Amino acid sequence: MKTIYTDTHRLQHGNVELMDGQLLPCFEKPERADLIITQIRASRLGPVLEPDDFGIMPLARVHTSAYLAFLQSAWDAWVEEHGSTHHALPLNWPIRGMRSDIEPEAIDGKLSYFSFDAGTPITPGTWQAVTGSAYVALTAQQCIAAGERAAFALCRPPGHHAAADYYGGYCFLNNAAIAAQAFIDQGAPRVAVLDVDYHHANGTQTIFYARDEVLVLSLHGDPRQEFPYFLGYADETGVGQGEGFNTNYPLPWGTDAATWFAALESACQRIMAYAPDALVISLGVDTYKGDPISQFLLDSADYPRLGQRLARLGLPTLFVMEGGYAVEAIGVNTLSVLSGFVQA
Ligand code: SP5
Ligand code: ZN
Repeated sequence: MKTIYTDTHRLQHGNVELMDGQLLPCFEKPERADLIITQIRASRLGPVLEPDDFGIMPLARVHTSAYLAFLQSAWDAWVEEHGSTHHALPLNWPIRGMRSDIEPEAIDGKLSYFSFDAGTPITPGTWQAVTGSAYVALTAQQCIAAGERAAFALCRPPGHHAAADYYGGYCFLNNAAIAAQAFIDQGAPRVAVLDVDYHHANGTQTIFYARDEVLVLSLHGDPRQEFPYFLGYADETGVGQGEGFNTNYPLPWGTDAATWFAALESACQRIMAYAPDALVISLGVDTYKGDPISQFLLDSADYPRLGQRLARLGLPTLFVMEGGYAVEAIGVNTLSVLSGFVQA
């Protein structure tokens, strides 16, 4: 299996995020991808290739032009207002009864308008890092389109929390959605996106919510207890043409491997019934019991098993990296999923 990777991810290196009432060092840090690529290079998984440049078009198939223009210009606008000493974080958001339909002129207002949390700093290198990450996903998608069984997009920053016109949850461009849309645009009638990250795929769900040609499934911490709190409930099943083509599997804090794999089995049954032309896996390993911000109990031995189960679906499969914050285990656990898939 080929891995697509670029060092450009290091340009996203936020100083702090707001968490538990403190400004803490960012959990989503360059070391994450560095440790994964180190494991892959030391393994026999396959070659590591650089991404191609795809320009703005495939990004604009998923994201609005106003949002892309904002992301591209946000750092410069921030520096003009505040200087470059601190990275850009939003401070307030519109809530019920306030105007959420106006993009303000001031950079602080724009940050609020296009975001949903205070954990996702915009830095000098954010635009370059996030476009590089999307190109990693698109290059891996091209491998599958060219006939390969599977490919690994080692994306960083991650993407699944980003919607058509907002960022948050460490995500700016929805790499998995951009790749899924590329399959559709190249003529695939149906694509499934299965998100096994610990957190709900709120961005991916929202992007494809009214459409039946992309089935979205997400296993995640129950939003009654867990971030992002305001999406990911079981009764979110799609709308209009998309009704029946979104499935959420919210699971409680403390979910162990037995319960988690039972939900995975349900998702796999739904995928088989849908019979997609390609499968995109949003691969987070923050389900690991040692993850510092998550509450599931998967063990390292469970990750090969995940890869094996996905392989049994028998579909062209694109793995897109999402979360995972236990850096001592992130490389091993990620490689285990991919090795399990290849060896199945
Ligand atoms: C891609 C991805 O995995 N994004 C995750 C974003 C999570 N953001 C904050 C979650 C805060 C949950 N509370 C953690 C408490 C730790 N003491
Ligand atoms: Zn996550």
